[in-house]
Amino acid sequence: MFFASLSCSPAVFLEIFSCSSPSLDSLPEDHLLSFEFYQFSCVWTNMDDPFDSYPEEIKECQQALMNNDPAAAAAKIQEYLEKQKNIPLNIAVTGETGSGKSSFVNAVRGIDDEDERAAPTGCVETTMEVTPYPHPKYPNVIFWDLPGIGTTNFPADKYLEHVGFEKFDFFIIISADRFRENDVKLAQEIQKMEKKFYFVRSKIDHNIQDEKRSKKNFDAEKTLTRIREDCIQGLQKLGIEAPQVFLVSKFELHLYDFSLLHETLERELPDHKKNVLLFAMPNINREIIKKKKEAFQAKIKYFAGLSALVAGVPVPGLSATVDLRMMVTVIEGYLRGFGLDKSSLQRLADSTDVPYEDLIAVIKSPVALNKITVDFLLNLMAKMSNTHLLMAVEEGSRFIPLIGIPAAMSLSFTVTYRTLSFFLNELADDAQRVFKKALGLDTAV
Ligand SMILES: Nc1nc2c(ncn2[C@@H]2O[C@H](COP(=O)(O)OP(=O)(O)O)[C@@H](O)[C@H]2O)c(=O)[nH]1
Ligand SMILES: [Mg+2]
Repeated sequence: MFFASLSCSPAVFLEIFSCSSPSLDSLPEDHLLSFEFYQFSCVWTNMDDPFDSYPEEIKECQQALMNNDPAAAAAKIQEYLEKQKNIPLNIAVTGETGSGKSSFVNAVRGIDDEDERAAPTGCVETTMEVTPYPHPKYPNVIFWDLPGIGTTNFPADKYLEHVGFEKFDFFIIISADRFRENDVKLAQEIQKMEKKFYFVRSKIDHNIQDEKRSKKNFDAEKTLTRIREDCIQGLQKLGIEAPQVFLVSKFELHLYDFSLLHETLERELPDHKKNVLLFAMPNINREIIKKKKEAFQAKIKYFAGLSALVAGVPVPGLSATVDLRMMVTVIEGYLRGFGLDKSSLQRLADSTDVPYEDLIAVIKSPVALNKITVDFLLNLMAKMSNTHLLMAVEEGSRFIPLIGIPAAMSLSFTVTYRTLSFFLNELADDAQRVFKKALGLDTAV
């Protein structure tokens, strides 16, 4: 409580904590900062955190703090953040030859079929190999291009053994027309192994085009509903009780059911894997960009906490050096997650036929498109200082003569928190503008 008062006025503090279950979404940024600092100080001072939102690993750093060892505590937080980056997600993609497996594996990774990292498409499958294709920006997320069960001539149970089913988080079974007996047998076997499967009906763009050409009163929604119903009924006849089928086109992930597929996967994955999937998803709609921003925002308190703990180590200059390096890495992660690096934007330009120059014209943040270095960041922060940083310095320095290190910690927490929030907001807005531009929508955000 004492430390929390360092970063907000008592009135604000009371206002925030008098409500029994505050909704973090509705808190203005300053209040959120105070709230997160309060939680951090609860951990720091070994008080009960009434909202209990820190993961176990971070609570472990309490002991180090109680032993007056902030360096060890900072290392614990760092360890937690590293671990988050390495959570594996293995997605198996299967279906008959020619159904669009390899195309799907490329499209979800945001990779062009011609790219050297692409799974080869359009070729007749002859090998029995199971090929891993890591996500270009998140190599812990791997899409596995499986041979069709028909190619292997194995029964479903042997097939699953052959592909090494244990390692997969879930299976995507693709068909370009109707699902066959093989698909169903495989799904049933997957279920027996207590794994999840999802049916994807590919090449929907073909069907839509064909209908458009052949029907006078063409209705896209009706066509989609009919295809979905046909697939569902076919699967039911073959013995799947309540199948869900997602309609997808490799050329237009933002259309049809791909968003719904992502939402479903996200809902059904264990908590610690939800964000792993989210960041690996291309920006197919505004909601995904918003969710990425929220997930990034939720982590800022850990980085701010880390910088506060480092500030508690009485080595002059250490705190600023560590903070700046850490912030560079975190902001690079924002660029990667929002697809605002050069290669992602170039790919987006190629796939949407919107010129690269038009896409970058709507970007406002100076950190997008640039190689960020510590000096570059320092320069930008110097420019922000009037609005953001001086406020923090003032707030913190008021207490310095009284309590020394805790004030430096509060200050460090606040500066890191504000700086990261500032760049996150800017980059999330840029991502929204780029998305709208790429889809040819009105660009005002
Ligand atoms: N129009 C269209 N063609 C697709 C789609 N998905 C795959 N294809 C094409 O279908 C053919 C077979 O795709 P491929 O990914 O190689 O299938 P795989 O054998 O299951 O790996 C290729 O010529 C792809 O370009 C799609 O969503 N729409
Ligand atoms: Mg293939």
